[in-house]
Amino acid sequence: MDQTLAHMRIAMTLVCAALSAVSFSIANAAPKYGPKVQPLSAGTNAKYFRNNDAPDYWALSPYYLPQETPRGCSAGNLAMLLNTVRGAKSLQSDEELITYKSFVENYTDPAYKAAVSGATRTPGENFSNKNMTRLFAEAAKKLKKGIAPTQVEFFQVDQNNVEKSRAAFLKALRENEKSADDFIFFSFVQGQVTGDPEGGAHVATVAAYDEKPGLVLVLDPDRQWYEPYWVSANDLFESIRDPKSDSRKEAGWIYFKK
Ligand SMILES: [Ca+2]
Repeated sequence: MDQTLAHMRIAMTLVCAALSAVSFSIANAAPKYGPKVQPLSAGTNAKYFRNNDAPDYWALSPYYLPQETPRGCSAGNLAMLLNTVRGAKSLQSDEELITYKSFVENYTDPAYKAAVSGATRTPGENFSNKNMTRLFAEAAKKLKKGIAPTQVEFFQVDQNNVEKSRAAFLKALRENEKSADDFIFFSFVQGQVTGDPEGGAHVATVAAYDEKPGLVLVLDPDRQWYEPYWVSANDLFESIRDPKSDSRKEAGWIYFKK
């Protein structure tokens, strides 16, 4: 691979895995889904939806949006979540659904807007877990009828006690699966689960957790390249806890409760 192109690609994937060109790697193309993930369409875990309510999946999937810029994974993900927490029941006929564009324009701030568009060469803090936590809490309050979240919390992985953090993540997945009043989203190193060596730091949301086989359904906003996929909770945790998943090297997940 041309080194200049390679370096450009690496720079782009520092904040979002998606949308960067792969045309120059077609000669070495590998299966889109590596051994750690199963795409939803494969139906390998379809029985979960027959035997369980999967409340988060049904609440999120109607609003599942793609990122529209290479650095827009968090915006696509947060726009989906914002539509979800607002729901459909209170909407009036003159109210639009929140789109990627309207989320960035109306629910964020100038620094984030510039970072998402690519105008900021070093977006850094804008895409950190801590900033996403703040952004999403403030965006929920900006909704027409405003949602004051009961809890919006960033859970940072303790790199000195990874097993304690792993147990906390698994417990959070279990609790989160009980209702659509709460959601978990996170930064992770996408390539560690999909198998794409060029998949860098990225943002996605937990759509479902099948505790028995230990599988998490991930809604990945990188829809140019991926559909939702199942991945083991442990593999997902490993990709989340990698310090490279966060621009401040503060790895972890975000919990939102209405
Ligand atoms: Ca939930």
